[in-house]
Parts: sequence; structure tokens; C-alpha cells
Amino acid sequence: MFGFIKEKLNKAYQAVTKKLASLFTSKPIDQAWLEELKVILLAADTGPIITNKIITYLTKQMKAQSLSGQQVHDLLVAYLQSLLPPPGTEQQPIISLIVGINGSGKTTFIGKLAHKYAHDGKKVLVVAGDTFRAAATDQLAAWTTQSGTSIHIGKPNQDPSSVVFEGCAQFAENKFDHLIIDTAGRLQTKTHLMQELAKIKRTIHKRLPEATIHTWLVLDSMLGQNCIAQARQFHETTKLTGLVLTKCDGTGKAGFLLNISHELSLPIVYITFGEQVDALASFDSNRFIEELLKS
Ligand SMILES: Nc1nc2c(ncn2[C@@H]2O[C@H](COP(=O)(O)OP(=O)(O)O)[C@@H](O)[C@H]2O)c(=O)[nH]1
Ligand SMILES: [Mg+2]
Repeated sequence: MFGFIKEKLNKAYQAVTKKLASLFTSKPIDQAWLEELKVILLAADTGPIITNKIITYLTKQMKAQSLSGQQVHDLLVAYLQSLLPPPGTEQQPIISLIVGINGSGKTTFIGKLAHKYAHDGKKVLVVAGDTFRAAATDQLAAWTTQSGTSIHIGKPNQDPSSVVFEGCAQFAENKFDHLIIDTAGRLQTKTHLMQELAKIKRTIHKRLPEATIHTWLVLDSMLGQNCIAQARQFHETTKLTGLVLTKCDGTGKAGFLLNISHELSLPIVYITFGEQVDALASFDSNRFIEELLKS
């Protein structure tokens, strides 16, 4: 879905994006053209609601004035931009609470993020808040060893909130710049597990009332529209502040992000595109839209 990983995209998706690029040079720009655009957008997983919004908007613009393919393209790009809230500026010190379902890529993302912050000269503490599985802690510890960052580990099966409380204390005492908290994966439909997340968040607020707290939901791009229900539920319980999109090196289509980002007014903060430590990038909306529309 992004240029630098394009070669990994499957043929079907490449066909869709190529079709979209050629659409703007084809003529005439009329009702049949709009229908074709609609089919292509749906195939890019933008979902029916956002797709209809786009088509309604363009229809209105085309009725008001005669437009060239390039003008329609520019209107479409500007409209897509308006659907994506810009990420806020980061103030230090920063706490990032990372949440999401099992296997979405939370721990891997945290490993990369800690590495990035350390590379930027920041002092980083990671908290192993997934106390259910010893393997989860080992996985996180391997990442922090690689990046030379610090990790706080609780006891096996310790209440995650109490591990987070200890991590917050260490963070304050040792004047770290970043605190990144890993959490156990959970399905958004498991109420008690979702309440546990809300408790973790209350714990952070209580221990570090002055700090900026990010709550980022990690979404597996391969899951497409299924991510919308996840985002709604996590947002309801934990008041999310941003989204992280993982596995962009796969064949998932990113159009669904427009739905979530727009409906919940949440910025996409990072994308990941592989298992290597540097397969992480800040989200770039211009590039995202460009890649969504071009081959
Ligand atoms: N291809 C690819 N695999 C990833 C990416 N991020 C995570 N993974 C893999 O996805 C699996 C689950 O990741 P993990 O970080 O353990 O997920 P968690 O359960 O949310 O902590 C692991 O096998 C990761 O190596 C990515 O950006 N691209
Ligand atoms: Mg994990």
C-alpha cells in the first residue's frame, strides 16, 4: 500500500491502483466515470459510507462546474486529506500506552519505537504490562536489549496495573524521557479485560498526573474493515488518542483507515512494514493518499 513496499503487493491490488491512476486521464468525466471510481474505491477497502461521501462530494462539484480529470483528482486528494485528522505535536515527557488485540503487532511496534527514541538520544523505559505470558516479557526484553533501552518487568501474573504503577515510579525517579507500556492482547468484546485497561489508564493518571499520555491502538492492516469494531470499542473504554497501523508490507488494503480516522477523529501516528527494527515510519497523509490513488 506504500510505494517503498509496492513490490510486495499482490497483483490484484496493483491492478486496482493502476486502474485508479488511469481513471483520471480517461474521458469523459461523467456518471459512468463516477461509478467506475466507486468500484475502485470499494476495492481499496474504503467501505460504503466513506465511498458514498466521496462520490456525493465529487458529484456536487462536477455539477457546479466542468472539471478536468486532473481537477477531479486534486479535489479528491484534498477531500481525502480532510478526512484524516493531523497528529498532535509530541510534548515531553511522554507516556505511550499501547493497546490492541492479540497478534496485532503491539510488542514488535514497541520494540521499534523504543529503538527509534533511543536513536534520537532519548532515555526510554519500557514496561512489560503483559504479565499473562512469560514469552511476551522475553520478547519485549529481547527488543530492549537490542536497542539498549530499559525495561521494567513485574512478577508472573502480577496485576498489570501494579506493574504499570511501579514502572511509572521508576520513570519519574530516574527522569526518563519516554515511558512505553506494553499490554496483553485482548478482544474488544471481553468486558473485564477492557475494564482492566481502563484501570491501567487510571493508574497512570494517578501516579503521573502532569504527563502527556498517549493511548495508541495497534491495528493489523491485514484485518481491513474488521478494525473498525475494534477501534470503536477500544476508544469507548480507553479514550484512544491515536492509531498505529502494522504489517503494511502485507496485502491488506488501507482504505478502511479513512473510516476509523474520520469517525473517531483519531490520527494515525505510525505505520510498520516488516519485522526489522527500522521497519517503522511516522504516518504521512500525503503519501498515504498518493499511494492509495496511484499505482
Ligand atoms: N510482516 C510483518 N509482521 C509483523 C509486523 N509487526 C509485527 N509482525 C509480526 O506479527 C506477529 C505478532 O506480533 P506481536 O508484536 O507479537 O503482536 P502482539 O500480540 O500485538 O504483541 C509477530 O510474528 C510479528 O513478528 C509488520 O509490520 N510486518
Ligand atoms: Mg505482545
